[in-house]
Amino acid sequence: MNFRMHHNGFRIGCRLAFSNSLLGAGFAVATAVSACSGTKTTTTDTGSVFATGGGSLAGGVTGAGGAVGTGGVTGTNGTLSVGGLTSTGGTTNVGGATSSGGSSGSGCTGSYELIQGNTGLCVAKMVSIAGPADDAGPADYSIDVTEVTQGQYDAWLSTDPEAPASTDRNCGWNKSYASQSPGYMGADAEHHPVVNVDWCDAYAYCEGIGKRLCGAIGGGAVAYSLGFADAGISQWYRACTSGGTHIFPYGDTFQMGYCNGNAGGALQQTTAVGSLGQCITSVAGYADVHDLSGNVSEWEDSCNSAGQLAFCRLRGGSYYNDVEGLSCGCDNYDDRNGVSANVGFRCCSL
Ligand SMILES: [Ca+2]
Repeated sequence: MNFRMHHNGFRIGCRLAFSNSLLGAGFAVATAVSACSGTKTTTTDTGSVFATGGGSLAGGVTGAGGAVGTGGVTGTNGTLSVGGLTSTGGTTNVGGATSSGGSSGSGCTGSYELIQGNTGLCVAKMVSIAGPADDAGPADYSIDVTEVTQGQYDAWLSTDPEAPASTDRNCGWNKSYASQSPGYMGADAEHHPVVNVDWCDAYAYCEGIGKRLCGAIGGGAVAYSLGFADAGISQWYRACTSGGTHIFPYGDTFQMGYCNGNAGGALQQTTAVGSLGQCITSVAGYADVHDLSGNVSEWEDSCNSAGQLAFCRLRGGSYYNDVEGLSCGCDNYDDRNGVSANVGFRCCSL
């Protein structure tokens, strides 16, 4: 397996968008446990974590995943938790008989995904977010309700998308969109977020299915120097903070265990998207967006320059981050060509 490991790992650099007092006394911003970034995890690491934790972890995931996977539905069968998703299951086994299994042949079996009409690909569902009232332009937009999954990404890859032109000022260096090493490979892997993709992969995927990598409200990239904590500028941040009103997707107070972060009984691994029922926005107008905090950090269309070594913003923290890193306003980033086992992305609309 040929994959690049980014040599620098994540850079430290979480500036908070809110005063420390809002975090409460328990959250020391500068301590190691609350660092907004960490040493890059490798796929080898995550693999071993899963292997050892497999039994019970998988159980937890699947359990909650019942919700996600529609698994319960398609499944009707314990076996589907793994196979059905890959969906060979659908047709081969139980498929014919159980029927609903048959239709899952596309692998589009999750509660948070659907078959896109124009491409026929399985993609993440979206919700509409109202833009700033004072914005004169087309401020309303939609955002994926989950991170892009391995299954969704692979489906797009199977269409053999063309690599960027060598003259592309940002991504001309990128010759392949393939994830550069496997992410989670256990049960329900198809519904885990795609990881080990660089910014250009993320950008191309969203564009390829007629969406765009989440960026500025009204269109284009978020100016790197401006937008990491402005709900009137960043699509991602606006959704995560419910219009600038919350520090975390679910509220202002950190809740251990709500999202897949590195705290108390942490999975230390990705989980199926949307499988943590409390890791969700709920304010009217911003509701039902999952995993904006944790699971995987998400690329944003916000880079400080052209080329593969530009810094591009990462959002929301991952299973590797603690309190501070899991807040909506954490300012983290990596090189445009960086790949990591805890970095993925989601798409937005204009
Ligand atoms: Ca996330």
